Amino acid sequence: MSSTEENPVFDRLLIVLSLFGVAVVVLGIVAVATRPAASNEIPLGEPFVARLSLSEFQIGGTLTVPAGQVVLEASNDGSMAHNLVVRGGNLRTPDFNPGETVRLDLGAVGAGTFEVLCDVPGHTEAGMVSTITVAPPGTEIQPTATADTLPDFVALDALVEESMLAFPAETEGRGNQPLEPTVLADGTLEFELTASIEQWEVEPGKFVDAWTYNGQVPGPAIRIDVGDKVRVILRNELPDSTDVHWHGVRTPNSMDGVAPYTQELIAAGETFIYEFVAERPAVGMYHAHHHGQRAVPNGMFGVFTIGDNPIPYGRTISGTTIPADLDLALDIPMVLNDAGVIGLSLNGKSFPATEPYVVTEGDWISIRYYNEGLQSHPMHLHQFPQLVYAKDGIPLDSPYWADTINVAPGERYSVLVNADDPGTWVWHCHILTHVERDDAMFGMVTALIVQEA
Ligand SMILES: [Cu+2]
Repeated sequence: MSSTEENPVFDRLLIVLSLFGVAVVVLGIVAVATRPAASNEIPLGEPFVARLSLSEFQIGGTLTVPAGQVVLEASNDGSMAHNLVVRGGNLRTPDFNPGETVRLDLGAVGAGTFEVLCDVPGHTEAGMVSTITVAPPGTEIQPTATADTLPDFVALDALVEESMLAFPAETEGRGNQPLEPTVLADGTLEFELTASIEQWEVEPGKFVDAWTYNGQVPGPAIRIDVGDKVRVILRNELPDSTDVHWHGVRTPNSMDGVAPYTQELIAAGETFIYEFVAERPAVGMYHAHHHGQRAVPNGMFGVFTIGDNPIPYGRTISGTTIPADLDLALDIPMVLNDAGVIGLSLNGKSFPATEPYVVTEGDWISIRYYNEGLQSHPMHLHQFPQLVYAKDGIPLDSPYWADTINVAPGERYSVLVNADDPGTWVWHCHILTHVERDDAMFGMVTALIVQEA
């Protein structure tokens, strides 16, 4: 839908407004004085205030309002600038910053529905669009608390605690499952990917229409060695055309997956075969390039690894020596996302459905962070410093320790952790609105659970 499209609710609104004006003139104060107001009738001058909360990337809050005078009061509870626009009308706020609240006076609205959205580029597509229902007269609607009313902190504490104790929660589906190739006669490794929209349980009970490879978010993990010849058959069962870009992987230009420059779009129902030789090690990703702003946040991404982790065995970095005979207890791919139908998530799951990682005191683990989202995420692991030993798969001459690793969209960081202290250590993005709401912990949080040796 384009923003210039006519909006029947607002046409009706104008008629309602005109008729209402005539009625007021004709009946004067007699009508007001003689007729007791029904429970939800909002007299002129006392608009219904619907509080909306804008964040990355959703618009929530009071999505049902009564017919009559309505004001939208939008607070920016996110971490970047947003705006509020009524689709199909001229009503909009300017961009406003995190922590700010703005009002948008709709005037009188008639029963029906209309859409509100944020039109900062990419934000509507990422999920910042909601439908507001205007209930017919006679419907009971609870106005939400005003900005100067403190929330019920005791009740919220209970809800937050409940959400935290629900971890780890079981959900259907698991991403990053290793994809086994068929080995062809000449040794070529043949992988099969099918792109399709499938139901995906992001958090307990919340199923979304995810855009997937092989029904998984992240898509299946592909791992090969330097020198391998690879052939990936991509079947497109999406309603949209697609292509696949091998992010951080050296390929011939014709295999780079950017239609229409390097190939034709793979239309819905069609198949395309990617073929190349793995020339260099890679901590890569594969994802849709065409309509990436829609397809990728909605789930079309996976990890693509060539060769082994370039761990700096035996080296001493800032006084800590990495064992020469180090054996990894876990090698964790952690794919970050923050938009589309998947939303704020680690490996396609939102807390409390994120995966806990269980190790034994003294274990070493490697983590590869991949950011397939639209924002940077500073990933903080409690207690244990993380040794950054490769950036975008390229081994660092000077690895460094840090307890918070900021991962921008498209980036990959390979880190090493020595889990030398027992306990349940939370591990999360440190943009706090990416992990907490007033009533829950959610989104980009998991835990490293270190058991006593
Ligand atoms: Cu974040």
